[in-house]
Amino acid sequence: MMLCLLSQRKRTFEVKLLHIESRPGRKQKNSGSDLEFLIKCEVHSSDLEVSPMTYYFLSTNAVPWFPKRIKDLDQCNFLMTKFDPEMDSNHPGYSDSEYRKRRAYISELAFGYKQGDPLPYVEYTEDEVSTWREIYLKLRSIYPSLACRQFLEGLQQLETECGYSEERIPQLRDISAFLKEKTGFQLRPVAGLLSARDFLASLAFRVFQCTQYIRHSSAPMHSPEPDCCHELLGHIPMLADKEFAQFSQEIGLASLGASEEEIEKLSTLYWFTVEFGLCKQNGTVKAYGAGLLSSYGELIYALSNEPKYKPFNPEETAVQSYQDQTYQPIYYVSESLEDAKIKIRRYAANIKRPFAVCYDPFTCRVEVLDQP
Ligand code: HBI
Ligand code: NLE
Ligand code: FE
Repeated sequence: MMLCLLSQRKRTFEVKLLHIESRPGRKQKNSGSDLEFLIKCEVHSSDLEVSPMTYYFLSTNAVPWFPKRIKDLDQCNFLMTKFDPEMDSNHPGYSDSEYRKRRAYISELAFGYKQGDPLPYVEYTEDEVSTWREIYLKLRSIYPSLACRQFLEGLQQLETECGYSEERIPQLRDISAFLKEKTGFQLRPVAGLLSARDFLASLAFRVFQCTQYIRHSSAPMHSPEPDCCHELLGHIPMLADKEFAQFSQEIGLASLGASEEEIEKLSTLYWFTVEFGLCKQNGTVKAYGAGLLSSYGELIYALSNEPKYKPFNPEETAVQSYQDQTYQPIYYVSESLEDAKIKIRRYAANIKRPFAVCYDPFTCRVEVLDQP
């Protein structure tokens, strides 16, 4: 019998299944007695990251592995194949071999990165800078009337203290140093869209995974996949806000060891708040979601009278279906950013896990406290 495994670099491997065995699960605290599976298989690959013989031990009720030390984030690198210019024929860069070559080069920088390494420096080409310039200038002109206060303050600081401007694409290195001083957040390079579990886990350590490539020049005003414009313009200004940084870390901590269902709900909540959230400020609706703040097209659309608005409420929002190809048909509006934070905190506190986690900022470790 042959199985297919997807590697973190999106290459498929053939796996020969040598042995499979099921048995009643060892009863763990607060969990049922589902079956456990012991699988033994042989992996054939020239990729040295995969050992030739691997044993996989899976249990249907075990707590999924999660990072405990910041260094463990080196293992949180499961990439999704969605939106990849190599695989998705709808990607605007699919038939542009030069763009694909550039993406492959920048991906390699992220693949080779280990926690603690200096962040890769990318020498951007003139074409890339001109895409950035176009996006920066257009967005900058509408931010004052459409973006929330916290975002505008963060962006202002980035412009005066971190070299943000239409002239050049800021480097992750400089932004990471800036953020570390402001809110303790640091950056880490990533090659593309990460699994929700890995992406959220890094937030628990105040680490934000950032793509470093730029979108294709033919579609500057909206991209379904994250790129450096999305990270640097959408997310970073918000992460310079202390309250928002705290809120982001709490979502991350709530995700550690959570079940697949809970991760799905938490990432949907993340989607409708951190990515596409709206909030009221001085009686007007403003954007605080990064997916809006990095897309000229969607930012204007979201604050027009076309889409549907609903009041933010975590229980309902967490199960709202969404699509990630184009503009959202529905946005959730919270009474204030503070209100969104309090509600998500309350929601996260109710997620059932047979343990509690506590982050130690001195050691950058997550302590796991078993609950009786
Ligand atoms: N991966 N690289 C990257 N950037 C994101 O913004 C991102 C991600 N993976 C998942 C994700 N965002 C969220 O939309 C939630 O699914 C957590
Ligand atoms: N749609 C956003 C943009 O164009 O910048 C990116 C969203 C990533 C989730
Ligand atoms: Fe994002």
